[in-house]
Amino acid sequence: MQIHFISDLHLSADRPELTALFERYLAGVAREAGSLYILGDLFEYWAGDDDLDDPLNREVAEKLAGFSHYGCKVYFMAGNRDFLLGREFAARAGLTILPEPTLIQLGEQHTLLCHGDSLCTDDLAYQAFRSQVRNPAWQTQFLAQPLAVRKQIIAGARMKSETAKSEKDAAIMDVNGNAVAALLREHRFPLLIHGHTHRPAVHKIDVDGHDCERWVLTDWRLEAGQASGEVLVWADGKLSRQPLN
Ligand code: LP5
Ligand code: MN
Repeated sequence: MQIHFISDLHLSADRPELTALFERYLAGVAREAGSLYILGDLFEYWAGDDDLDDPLNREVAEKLAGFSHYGCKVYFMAGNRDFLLGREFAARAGLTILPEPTLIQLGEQHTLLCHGDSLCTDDLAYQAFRSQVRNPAWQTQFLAQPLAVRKQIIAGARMKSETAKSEKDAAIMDVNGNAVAALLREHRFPLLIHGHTHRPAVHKIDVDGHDCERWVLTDWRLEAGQASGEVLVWADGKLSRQPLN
């Protein structure tokens, strides 16, 4: 049975082509998978599980629920856009929410999964923002506000984030090598799979004399009306990238 990894789809109502691509994937290539790991940023943003009446959110939950009925186990790990996705969505979509990071086995290979944003430790402004919004007390207070107010706040945060990103050096928005090494050391030198940076690559790294690999997933995107994405597939004992369009 194959194991699939995807991340950074950034599904939103204004890019229906991406949702259509995701649905084609679920109805096609994904049927080969026994497990599907969604490593964050499935949605462009998630304002709370009380937004399940939104047509896009409902549709994605229904398609995932239908898909898991074919016997594939679906896992979700929070991204920096959809960390408020909770138990209600999980139940509706038939998926399991994983803590970050999570260690799994790919055959003999210990493999660590994370979204990737926690490794971008040079981006101090982002890490400060992250500490604030990942705080459970902050989240309780945020979720207590009306949905429409939360969406306004998110729109403001997204604008500020875009401005901030345009002023940042590209290098500080990538992972920090020491943070990666520390994580791999802590988990006894596994293979690492993550998304977030939108910089797909396989990095071969030496950590304390151990040969480690860091696989970075591709984001899904819409260019000139054309949706494209990618799934990382573990099959026959190895990983390979399969383009989707
Ligand atoms: O996602 P991406 O790749 O575009 O950018 C990230 C970092 N930005 C973010 C912010 C999100 O994109 C905004 C939407 C989140 C929705 C979550 C819902 C609930 C939370 C509500 C929050 C109030 O994650 C970006 C990184 C980049 O990755 C690369 O790693 O650089 O970080 C920033 O740009 C953060 C800024 O540097 C500092 C914070 C600005 C936002 C402050 C908002 C305060 C509240 C606004 C009220 C109007
Ligand atoms: Mn992300």
